Amino acid sequence: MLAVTALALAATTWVAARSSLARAAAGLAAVAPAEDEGTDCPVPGATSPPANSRLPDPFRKLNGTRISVKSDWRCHRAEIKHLAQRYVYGDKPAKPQSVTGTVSNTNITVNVTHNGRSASFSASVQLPSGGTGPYPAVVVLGGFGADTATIRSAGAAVISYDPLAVGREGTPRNNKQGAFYSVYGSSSSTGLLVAWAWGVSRIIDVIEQSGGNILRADATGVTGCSRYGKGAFVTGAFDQRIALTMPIESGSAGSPIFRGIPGESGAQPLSSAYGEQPWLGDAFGSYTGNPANLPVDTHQTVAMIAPRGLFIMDNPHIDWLAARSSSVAALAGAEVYKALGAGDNISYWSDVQDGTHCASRSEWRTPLQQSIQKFLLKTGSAAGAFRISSRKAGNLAEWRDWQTPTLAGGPTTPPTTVPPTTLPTTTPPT
Ligand code: MCU
Repeated sequence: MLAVTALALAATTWVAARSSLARAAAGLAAVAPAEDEGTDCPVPGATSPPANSRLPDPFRKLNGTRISVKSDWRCHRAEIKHLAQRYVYGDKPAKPQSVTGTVSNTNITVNVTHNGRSASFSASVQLPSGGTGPYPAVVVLGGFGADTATIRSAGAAVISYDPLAVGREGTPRNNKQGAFYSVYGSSSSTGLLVAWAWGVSRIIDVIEQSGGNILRADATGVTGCSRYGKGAFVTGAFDQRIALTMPIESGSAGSPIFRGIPGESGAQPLSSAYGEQPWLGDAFGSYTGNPANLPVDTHQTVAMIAPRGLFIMDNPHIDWLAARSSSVAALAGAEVYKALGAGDNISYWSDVQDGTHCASRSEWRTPLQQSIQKFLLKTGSAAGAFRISSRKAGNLAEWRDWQTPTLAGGPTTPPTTVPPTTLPTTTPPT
């Protein structure tokens, strides 16, 4: 789509790096990455990978070559994002022209205007049970299935967000409703999951603009169960500011690989997940019967979250939830985390006793608390864990024909604070 010369790209990157250094030197709080990290990256237009019954190679670029250094990941992720929007979820527009709102100890309000169209919504806030502010926060989509008591006792605030105010369920695809569609049009081909994700991004915008004495904008997590697990997963993938993503029992259209669903006994069929609600983008309708034709799969949605914190929780007792296909997405996505040197930042857990959907589960309390400490409070260092139930254990070897490369180079994300002495004094390259 964009033909950007190497020189212009280098200059853009340099300017971005220079401004973040300048902000760090100016003593501002940790520099949060941008929602849409990688908008400066060139993404070739018409090229799409060929049909493949196995999972697309998450390291292969649209031009056919594989990435070889960690710093390639940033722009490769922009390619994956492009495919994921185009074939699966629909487009997530960039930050609207105006986002305003308020943050209090009990509430967040959001007002958005773009091209003369406005919408508003709000979310409630519950501060943590201990500690001192400003606090990290976990956005909880929907009102069930997330262990809000553990989140709050671990030291994070809970932001209770009703996704249905932003993308309503029960509407036909050509007449979608809610705050997102008030702004972008009721015939937008973007599905509800991205609409919900857009709403969370606007909440983070308001937190960023609020002055930061109640909530921290650089320590946001997201979670939700079932359809809101699908939403939490997509929200984390489409906003690079989110430090911790925790989908619970998300099922078809959530973390499970699309390619695995037709062969997973009892799993919610793709046609059902596409038809039950407009969760996925309209374009996915061409692939419900032939997911092998999709140029992407959900292991690459997992990879869009890398190297940030990700804790996927599944229930292997209900076939409809497709936990086997979800375990494959986690295992394949974990290969990207490993290649980026961040293998400890992804956890997967389906080894649970209680078969009830969205139950409160003692097994997840400790890993939930550890994830909040590590990625939001930044006080912990627990290793990632894979606890896959033998009831629904996927086999990655069956699903891939690629191997994981050794990527050269340092970390993929810049350090959040940079000592002022490293501020460059030279002029940008021309
Ligand atoms: C697992 O998420 C969904 C599922 O996809 C639907 O088929 C079912 O109707 O609802 C689940 C859910 O959201 O339950 C609360």
